Amino acid sequence: MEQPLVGVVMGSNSDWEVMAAATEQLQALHIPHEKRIVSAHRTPDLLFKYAGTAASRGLRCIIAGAGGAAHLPGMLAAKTILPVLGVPVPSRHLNGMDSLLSIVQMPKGVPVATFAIGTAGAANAGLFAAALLAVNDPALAQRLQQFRQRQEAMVLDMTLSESP
Ligand code: RP5
Repeated sequence: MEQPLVGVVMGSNSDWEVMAAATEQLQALHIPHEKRIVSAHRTPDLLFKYAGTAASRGLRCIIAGAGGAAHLPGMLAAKTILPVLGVPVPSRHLNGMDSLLSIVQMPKGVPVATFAIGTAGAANAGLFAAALLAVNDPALAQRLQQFRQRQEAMVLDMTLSESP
């Protein structure tokens, strides 16, 4: 098992359907990663332990997804200087606007890079983690470039039928 470089954490197993979009990107780019359930509200001691040991365990960044009063990314960022990438998970009652605002409105001094609500945000967090690591990894930079080229070719190949 390769040393994980990216930690993907989420507040509950109900977030996994969304957060899997992040691990899929990491997987596709051959980036060693781990996934864990860590809840800011329900397992605060585990959160402190996870964030406190993340850098010494070799992680280079943490992708954190949570919904509702989504304190997980901000609290992780409070306990580590590793880059924390926050993904707002759509919530049942407010469709993820609550998650987005909870994650994005960090007070000055403790940044969280905040992504779009839902699977697009989770996928982009995975790609952003890849971009961070690619700065010091030419082989990964090349894989990321190839991903962009495949994506571009796919869009250039798109056609439109007469009616949608
Ligand atoms: C948050 O509460 C989790 O991130 C999840 O999005 C939300 C609801 O959790 P469950 O009640 O589905 O476990 O902590």
